[in-house]
Amino acid sequence: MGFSSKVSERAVQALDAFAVEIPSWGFANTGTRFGKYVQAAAATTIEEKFSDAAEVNHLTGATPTMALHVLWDFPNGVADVDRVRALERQFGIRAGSINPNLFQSQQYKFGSLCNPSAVIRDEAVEHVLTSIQIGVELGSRDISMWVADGSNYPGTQSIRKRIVWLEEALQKAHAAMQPGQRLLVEYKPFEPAFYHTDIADWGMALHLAKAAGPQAKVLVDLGHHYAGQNIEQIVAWLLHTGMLGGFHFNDRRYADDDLTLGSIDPYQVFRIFHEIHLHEVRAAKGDGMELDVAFMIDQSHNLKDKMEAMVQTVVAAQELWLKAALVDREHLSNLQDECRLVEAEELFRGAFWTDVRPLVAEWRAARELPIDPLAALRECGYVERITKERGGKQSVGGSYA
Ligand code: PSV
Ligand code: MN
Repeated sequence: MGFSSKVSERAVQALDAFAVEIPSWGFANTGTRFGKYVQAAAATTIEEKFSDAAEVNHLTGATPTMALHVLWDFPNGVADVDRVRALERQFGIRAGSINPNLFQSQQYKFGSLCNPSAVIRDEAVEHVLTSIQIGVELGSRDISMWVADGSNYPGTQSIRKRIVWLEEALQKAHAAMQPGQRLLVEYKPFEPAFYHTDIADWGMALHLAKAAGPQAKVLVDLGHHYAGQNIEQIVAWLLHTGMLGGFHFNDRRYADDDLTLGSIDPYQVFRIFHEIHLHEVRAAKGDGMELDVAFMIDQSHNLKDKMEAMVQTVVAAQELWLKAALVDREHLSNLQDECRLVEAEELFRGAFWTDVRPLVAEWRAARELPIDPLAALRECGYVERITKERGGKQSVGGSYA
């Protein structure tokens, strides 16, 4: 099928505007809670993570930044900033969101920001402040806050006290931020805690972000919802209230297990992107709130090859983003107003079922990018090279060590 020049133009605009951040931990060894499967090509150093990220950007042209996890990527805290700056220059990849790690140290067994011990709560806040300082020094805008806190058994913790401790901690973090920085509050309904998690859903995250201050927003991780949850509705509400800070892209079938974006339910990702495109149009007209939504991937694969999985994810994101950009929003809005249900649904579904791959290929050719990034990855020999180079020194290291 040939595309009209109007469609091609819209495609170019949509793809030019699309960038997604990749996670440093996506290149490192990982596993399930039962064990870890080591891949010879996995990155075990920050240099290797930057190198992998640069290769993904080189192939896709859409991933200029890499999210960093403080404990894994800054073992010496702020002292590691110079090294990361040098790597940014060497590989042409900028440091993206900074992720405090409040879940791995032994003292966090009963919680971090919500630990009943004031001493441990203070240590956790200190770690967040260090993360903010790292962000300041690197010029990173976003601090992505995920707390693993919660409890496993009813009656064993005070849910109410822990709300107050969270409010206090996030206020302290907010007070330490520079203008332009943002605190993104992530929620998750369960895991690692299985009775209650302290920030379980978007309502709690929204409250905490508002209590923290104007630079705090909500972070939606697509894997962090119960089955059947209407995520695009949450997105619409967060956009409406100006409180959507960003996404962690992945997919899930049962619990959060870091599946590839859109691998289980691509229509859901399309519906989410549609809400964002709608909002962008309003923002451009000046009657919507300014849109500033960070797109980040949060996946670490233990079965797929890590480089292939990352490239595949970026390609899937671009295709779904473009499909959603092709919805004729004005026509759809008229059909909705006239309650012409079947026509509205068919228009919406029609955009989803459009094969946009030729359009993305056209865009890639115009931008001098490989037309098929996955094939290009296989042909360029990068994975073979790192497998050889890194294989010998592989241990069960890296993230989640
Ligand atoms: C937790 O499941 C999470 O989604 C948080 O964003 C963490 O920072 C990330 O995964 C990596 O473990
Ligand atoms: Mn996440």
